[in-house]
Amino acid sequence: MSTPSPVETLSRHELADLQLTKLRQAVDRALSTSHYQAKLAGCGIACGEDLKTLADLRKLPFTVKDDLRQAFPDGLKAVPQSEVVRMHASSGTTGIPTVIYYTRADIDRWTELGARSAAATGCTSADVFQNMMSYGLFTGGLGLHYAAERLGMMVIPAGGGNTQRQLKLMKDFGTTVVHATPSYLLHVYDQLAEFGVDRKDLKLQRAFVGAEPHTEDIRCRLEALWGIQVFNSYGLSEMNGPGVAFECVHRAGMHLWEDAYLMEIIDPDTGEVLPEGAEGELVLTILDRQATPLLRYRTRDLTSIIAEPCACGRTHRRIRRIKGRSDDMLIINGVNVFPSQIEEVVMKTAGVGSNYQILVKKDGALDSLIVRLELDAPHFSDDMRDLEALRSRIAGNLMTSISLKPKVELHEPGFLPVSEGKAVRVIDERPTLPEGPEGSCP
Ligand code: DLL
Repeated sequence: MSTPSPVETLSRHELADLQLTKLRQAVDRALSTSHYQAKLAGCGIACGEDLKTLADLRKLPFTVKDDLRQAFPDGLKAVPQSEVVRMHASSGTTGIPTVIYYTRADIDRWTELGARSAAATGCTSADVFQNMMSYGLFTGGLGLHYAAERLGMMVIPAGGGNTQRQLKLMKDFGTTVVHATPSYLLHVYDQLAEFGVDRKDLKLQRAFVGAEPHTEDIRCRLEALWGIQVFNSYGLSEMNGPGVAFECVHRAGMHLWEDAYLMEIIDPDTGEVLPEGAEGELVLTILDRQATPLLRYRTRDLTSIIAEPCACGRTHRRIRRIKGRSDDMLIINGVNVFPSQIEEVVMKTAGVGSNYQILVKKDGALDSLIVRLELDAPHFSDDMRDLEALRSRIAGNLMTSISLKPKVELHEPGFLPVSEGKAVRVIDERPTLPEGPEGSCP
């Protein structure tokens, strides 16, 4: 059983004092960027000390993904370049990504939060941690890599995909914990027989799953199939990455590390702050990050706060499983995709008509993305080789833009339905599974 660290059991009063001190510093850091100087000019906050209580947070304007896009690449950088040691990036709504910079201290802080998260699940230095999340600009790989090392676990930096090798690594090195998207972990289970691996030969005990929405039913299924404990992990690249909120051994909602993040729940339509317990959009302020401060960032994720104390003794409040998003972002096998990114690529392609459709469905445990396009009449050639070349060029361009290779279908003009009202571009056929209450697995 894991013992919480002292900061995780501060009284709510002590935590609030710590948060106010850090919030003031965060505002001062933000004010060193041209972006926040302009944004905060109109709200009567000239420095951090102007915030008298935590409630004054509400005087600050929200930050949205588009602000990061407009600040690209350096408009939100609050330290000299010489102090930046890393960057990560995530999808923007169009071709411009959202970029986050980190100083050495920022990486250390993120590492600490991830290590605390892993410890809260009961992991120790005796564990072998196989990281099945992609390494790279995505924060899932590197994010928990250093955290797991900090806890003293042996890390197998497997990265995403290559299921046969994943299984071999699990068997050869006695993996006890994996970190994966829930859909990929289901897929790995489906492949056990195919690759001749017997579950009994694996030492797996736990899995950290996140980066995409999933229901309690998926957790229960994973727990039953693998015979392990599955912990929900929430994070987003704008708030470092994984390690924002994590389930403890009780697996009943995710403790959001309130010494590092301030959380609010707002009505996504009006922006009004909602009372504790109400469901709405999560808004986060990162308290410590030096290189890219972000105040009141609208995550677009829908959840609610669980304020009741947790049996683990941690005083940091929990958030419920993410219910969905208040925007149109799709998450396909853990990769974030905005329909507008696809539209941008499609519309730039000569010969492609203006009607298109994005279809997302399940292919076994994994998601599959199909982009259906109509060609303009003169381009609808009978020559299969021409069509194939065009198809693969579009698929390649989409891959460059969204980091996923969709199946591209080319159709004759008039093939796709024309809607009379608002065009229905996205058809998401992934089943929505019935939702049991949090922590309801047998
Ligand atoms: O997905 C960071 C991460 C990596 C979290 C590994 C957990 C594990 P982004 O690519 O920026 O960062 O995507 C962030 O993914 O706003 C949510 O919509 C969704 N998301 C992340 N974790 C969960 C989760 C990483 N546990 C976006 N449940 C977020 C539901 C999740 N959705």
